[in-house]
Amino acid sequence: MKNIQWYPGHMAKAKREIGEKLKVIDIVIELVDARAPVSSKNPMFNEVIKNKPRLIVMTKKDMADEKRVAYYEKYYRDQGYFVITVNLKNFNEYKKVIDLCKEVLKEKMAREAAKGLRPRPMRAMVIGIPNVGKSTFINKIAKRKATVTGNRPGVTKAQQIIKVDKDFELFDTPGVLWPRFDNEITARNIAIIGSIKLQILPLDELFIYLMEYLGKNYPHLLKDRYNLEIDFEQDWLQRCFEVIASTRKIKPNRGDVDYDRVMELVFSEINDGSIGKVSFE
Ligand SMILES: Nc1nc2c(ncn2[C@@H]2O[C@H](COP(=O)(O)OP(=O)(O)OP(=O)(O)O)[C@@H](O)[C@H]2O)c(=O)[nH]1
Ligand SMILES: [Mg+2]
Repeated sequence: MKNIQWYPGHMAKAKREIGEKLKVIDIVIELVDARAPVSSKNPMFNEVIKNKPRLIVMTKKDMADEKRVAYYEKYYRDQGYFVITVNLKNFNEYKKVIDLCKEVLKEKMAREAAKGLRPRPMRAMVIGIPNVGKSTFINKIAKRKATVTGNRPGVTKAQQIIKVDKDFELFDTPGVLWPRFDNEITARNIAIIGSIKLQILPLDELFIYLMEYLGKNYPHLLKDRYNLEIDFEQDWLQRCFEVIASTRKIKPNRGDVDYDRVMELVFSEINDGSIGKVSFE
């Protein structure tokens, strides 16, 4: 995992364009994945955003471990961020988001009005690493399909302005990673939550890590979903493959367990929530 890199040209460009657009932005809404709220927060944004007001929205609450979510809400609040945790599949908090933005910007807007400037919409820029739900978030707030979404990283490729109403505009931006992951755990977490293109990942290495992690931290979820109990004795990994293939009826490939299909199944079930609520940090 050490040498994983995924920083294609459109991300470098997107980062540059975020910096350029910032002048006209009132507030930055930074989305992180509630299952890995630290790993999924791009450290590079700090250089770009500097001192714009910043709201953290932790997404995918429905798939995250509630205790860990509560811990990280406090963790970020203690650092001075405004924090809201949401499930975008069933998003009822959009009014909360808009109200919070208005509240944060109240003074700035009042100052402009006092100077006699024409009333104008608040402008919020939505940023984050790939696949954390930026476009979904914007569509929910705008109450229409204004921008394209998809359960894979790198769907949005260019900035787009979405007018919510006369008082509020949102900027959608492409997911941005950073050129090198110094921390191997960060790289693994980002990979598992679906923010790195699958095709460039060492799936078997990632699978071993995931199984170890789930076996140690969420054994009941493995039991419920796959009837799998990991004992970490010799050959435990082979047994994982066999048991998952058998409970989920994955046909053998030339007489052997179809390892690739088992891994693909588990990765997709981690990210569609069927395994249950799992946090990675
Ligand atoms: N279960 C669940 N799924 C979510 C949530 N938020 C987003 N998703 C899903 O995550 C996937 C990615 O959403 P997008 O809105 O395309 O993500 P993005 O951040 O715009 O991604 P890029 O454009 O690739 O950077 C989609 O399949 C969404 O349905 C959530 O709160 N819960
Ligand atoms: Mg997008």
